[in-house]
Amino acid sequence: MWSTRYLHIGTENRFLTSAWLGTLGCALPGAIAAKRAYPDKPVIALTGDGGFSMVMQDFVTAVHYKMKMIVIVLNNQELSFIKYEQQSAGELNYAIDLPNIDYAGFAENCGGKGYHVETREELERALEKAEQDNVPVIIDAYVDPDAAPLPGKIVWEEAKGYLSFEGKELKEKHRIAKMPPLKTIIRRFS
Ligand SMILES: Cc1ncc(C[n+]2csc(CCOP(=O)(O)OP(=O)(O)O)c2C)c(N)n1
Ligand SMILES: [Mg+2]
Repeated sequence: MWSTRYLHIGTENRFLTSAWLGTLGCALPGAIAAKRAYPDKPVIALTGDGGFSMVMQDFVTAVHYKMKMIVIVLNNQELSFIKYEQQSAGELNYAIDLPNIDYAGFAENCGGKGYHVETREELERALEKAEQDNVPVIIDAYVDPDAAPLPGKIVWEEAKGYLSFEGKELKEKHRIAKMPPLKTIIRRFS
């Protein structure tokens, strides 16, 4: 989602994503395939923590075959896209939390290199170092879970759904009991 919106790929580079922008967990295997096809080109994978944790064992393959690449994990400790899908459908959030995994530590334990970054400056420094590394690298990038991947055009149904979610969440948070119908309330005062 973020890469299709913000990356300036140019004409000299190739960009791979899953068909219909849908399938989760394609970044790392995609990067391995890209490196196999173009061993002399630099390869960078960009993935969410949910997508990455579905296929992270494949990093071992990258290490084993000495496939130099940089994997940037956008770590927000949740399935953020699903969180916003649930909200726009008027649902309370459920089953979207992920554990706080040390992906940089995982990279080191596999025989690769890992960098933990929390700021833009740290990210830039890590990228510079990663370019010099001769083993596969994971940059564990902590990102804001409240960055909403809003659609280009918000349709009425989604706006209505979001309003309904806000109402439900407010009731839940403040433990507001179910209100009686308005006419019952009026009768009490008359
Ligand atoms: C194989 C597969 N399973 C499930 C989904 C549904 N799905 C779409 S986005 C998403 C969550 C993505 O989480 P993460 O990779 O952490 O990225 P974030 O939205 O948090 O940036 C899920 C489960 C999917 N698209 N493909
Ligand atoms: Mg995530």
